[in-house]
Amino acid sequence: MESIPDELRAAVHAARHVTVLTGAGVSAESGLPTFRDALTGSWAKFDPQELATPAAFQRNPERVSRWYDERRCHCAAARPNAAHAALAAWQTWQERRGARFVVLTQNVDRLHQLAGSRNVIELHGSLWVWRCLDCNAENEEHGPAFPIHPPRCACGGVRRPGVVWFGENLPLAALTAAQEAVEACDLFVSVGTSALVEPAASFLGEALTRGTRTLEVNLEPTPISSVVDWSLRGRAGAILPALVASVAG
Ligand code: BV8
Ligand code: ZN
Repeated sequence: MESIPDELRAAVHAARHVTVLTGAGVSAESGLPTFRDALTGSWAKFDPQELATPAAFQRNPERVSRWYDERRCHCAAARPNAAHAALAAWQTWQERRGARFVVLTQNVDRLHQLAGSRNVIELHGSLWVWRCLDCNAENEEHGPAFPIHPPRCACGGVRRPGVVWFGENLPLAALTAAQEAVEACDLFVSVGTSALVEPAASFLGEALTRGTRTLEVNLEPTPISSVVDWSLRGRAGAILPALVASVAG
């Protein structure tokens, strides 16, 4: 694993407001496939963007509902990993010294919250929430796989996953809170994301234009690897705990 540069350690220690953008790579070590690897087995013949769109649900609600329900049930068996725990510990350390720490997640698995992170901003919704197309009722579903697909609402309406599909706007409250967290931070951290999906991918550019210090932790190089101040290559579950321990003890 890459060592932690002293200058980065100093920047983490000095940061009064840290904003972290996480992607599927943070949950990979909890056994959840990343979005680009999400389609295995019977789903291998599909492109995620063919399934994660309103048109896909319109075309084949049963297929799309099954895919999301399978992912929901897979998530139910998953536990936060050392990367999630390190981010929760980093937040506690920041808040104990009167500084701020905000997690913006593209993930829909809620493992950050399970690990103890507070005030997590869910940019792309959650697998646990299902919304009625007729009456808009939203319910969290933590039970076994749905008996029918797509599931029905008490009002008889069809229910869809409470996630943000490609071509759909992000929830305004989440987007507004995320923009504020990006503008206010003095250290922006991108972890486990291919940095391709908009508008989340643009947060880094926003931070750079403000002269904010920027760190990337990712298994592979991404389009931002060459523009951030520090780009640490490796597993989030190894690098984040080492970084937090080296600063917060
Ligand atoms: C929107 C929920 C307005 C569903 C998801 C420019 C501006 C605005 C929009 C666009 C634009 N250009 C294109 C668009 C449209 C589109 C978009 O961005 N397309 C991309 C493909 C170019 N954006 C949208 O549609 C967004 N809406 O902008 O509204 C609008 C409206 C109409 C028309 C135009 C604009 C909505 C985007 C949200 C889509 N929903 N998720 C679901 O989960 O099924 S996105 C989904 O894919 C995930 O949530 C995730 O965010 C994304 C995948 O990204 P990652 O999380 O990064 O995962 P990935 O697998 O890609 O990468 C994982 C990384 O981890 C890898 O780099 C890997 O190396 C690394 N890794 C792996 N293991 C580890 C690791 N790193 C560290 N440790 C490890 N152990
Ligand atoms: Zn309903």
